[in-house]
Amino acid sequence: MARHLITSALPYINGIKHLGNMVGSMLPADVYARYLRQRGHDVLYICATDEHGTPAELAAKAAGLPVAEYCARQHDAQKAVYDGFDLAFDYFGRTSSRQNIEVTQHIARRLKENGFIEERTTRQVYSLTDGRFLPDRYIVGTCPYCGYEAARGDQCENCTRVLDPTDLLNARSAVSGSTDLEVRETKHLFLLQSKLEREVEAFVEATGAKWPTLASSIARKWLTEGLHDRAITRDLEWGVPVPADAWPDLAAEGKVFYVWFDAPIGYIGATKEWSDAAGEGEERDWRSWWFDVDTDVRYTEFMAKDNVPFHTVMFPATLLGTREPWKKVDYVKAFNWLTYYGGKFSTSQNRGVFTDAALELLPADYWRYFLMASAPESDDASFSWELFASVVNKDLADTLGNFVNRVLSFSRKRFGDEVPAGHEAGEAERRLGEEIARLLAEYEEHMEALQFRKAAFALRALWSAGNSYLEEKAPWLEIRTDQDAAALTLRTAMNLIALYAVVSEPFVPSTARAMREVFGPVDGAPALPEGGWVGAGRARALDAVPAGTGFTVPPVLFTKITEDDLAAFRERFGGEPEAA
Ligand code: B3M
Ligand code: ZN
Repeated sequence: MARHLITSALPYINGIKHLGNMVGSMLPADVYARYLRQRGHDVLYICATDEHGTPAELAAKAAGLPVAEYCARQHDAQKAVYDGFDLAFDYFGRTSSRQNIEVTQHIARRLKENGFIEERTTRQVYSLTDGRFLPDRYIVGTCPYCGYEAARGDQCENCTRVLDPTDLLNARSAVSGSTDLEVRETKHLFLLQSKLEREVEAFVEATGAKWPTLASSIARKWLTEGLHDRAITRDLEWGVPVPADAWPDLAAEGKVFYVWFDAPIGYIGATKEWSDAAGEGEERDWRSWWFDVDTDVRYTEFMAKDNVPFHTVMFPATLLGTREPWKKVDYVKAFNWLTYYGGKFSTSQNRGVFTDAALELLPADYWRYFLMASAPESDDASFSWELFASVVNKDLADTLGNFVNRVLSFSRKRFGDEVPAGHEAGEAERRLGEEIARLLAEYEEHMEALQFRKAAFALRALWSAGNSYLEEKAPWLEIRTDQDAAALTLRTAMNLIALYAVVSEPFVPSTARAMREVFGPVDGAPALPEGGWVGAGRARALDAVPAGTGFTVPPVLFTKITEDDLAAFRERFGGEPEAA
């Protein structure tokens, strides 16, 4: 048994996320957490809404709400969708929590004491028309490197260079479009990443060697380009205030920390929220997950590739600079993009499928399985309604759902409400046992390696093995000549259902529950049988449900997506590939 700390990138507060966000962070983290819990590990899966920064302020303004109110509502709205997706967080917190403010300010003070934060006078763009300093993202102009005309003040989307707003040519306000801008002097705090570069490099060398290439190559690329000192404060109303005891001037001016400074610290803040939310007599100790626990805890982070630099470079630099023993990431699971018909899912252009709309169409398990089986791990993956329908119809409805209903209905019809006994297991069952043992080992190997697509294929192969066995034995023919032969086949198939109920749970939790309930009411999450599934080269699982066990036949587990459904989905969401 090991202790596993799991976090998924914190969804930004402004708006409901799309399926691409889901498959690149929260969903795989949940699948992994469920898998580890089944195996008896001590797991803590923490997530939160990322609530600070300009986009939150502007979205609140657009909604006509005070920003605190806006964030509180959006937090609840996102939480409701994640509950709908069956994401079993241990805690879903908020970066605007009191706890996160405390931790962020603490870390900032330590960085100052150790000489890693410096106050510098900067020249910043002030918009006379808007009456405010403009944060980097709200200045657009022409990139001095590649000439792209819509470069943002923090980064050029075209050549990906990190920019300073004052680098832009023909700068204008993204808020009002005004070019009535001037540069004024103001003070900001800088994180002296250059001083920490060596240490971050050593960290990435040591830990990053075991990360998937996608994560380690991005980290290395950033390190090769050199770590620059970064301004970590902003002129905004909404954010973690700069603490007055440490920087009285800046605090008096109302400066707050930059959202990317407090967001990763939010993992710790949300763990503290979890700790503080402990019920009577319950022990929750956030420190035991984050502080001075280097080798006792294994920490895995899930995120899309654009978040990798912040997690592999900036967050470790922040923690290293405290000179306190904060837990740092052991494994970074990064994802490529899920595209919509080869184009971008776009929140701003409302293209693609959003998580709330997805749940209006079909239950979570349809999406969970499809997304994980198509996870953009080695490359980008493309969503299309056609692909979605074919995976749902073939894998879920035909291979899993139909197997379960066919076996149970047939057995009830011929043998009543209890698992029939029949002959002793024979040659076909021995072969099935070997096949199942092999596939379970494959499934576990991929899950241990966080290779979710491959794990989903192994899971599907386990479901298929049941179908092949059933076809081979054909109990509907056996029953004509040998009742006991048919009974053996059905009993074995029912044992497979019990096995699927556990193995499939990380991917399709509510279907898994329905399968467990076939054999009686269940309580709590499923766990592996004592001693594991496989013993002496054979799946012990095939004997777990003895003859005489009562069972019920559940309603159809998955309904097929019809041509009419498909047409309606395409119509509603805009199916045809954009000429990209
Ligand atoms: N909120 C991801 C995003 O909105 C960002 C992740 C923070 S993780 C600490 O793109
Ligand atoms: Zn450029």
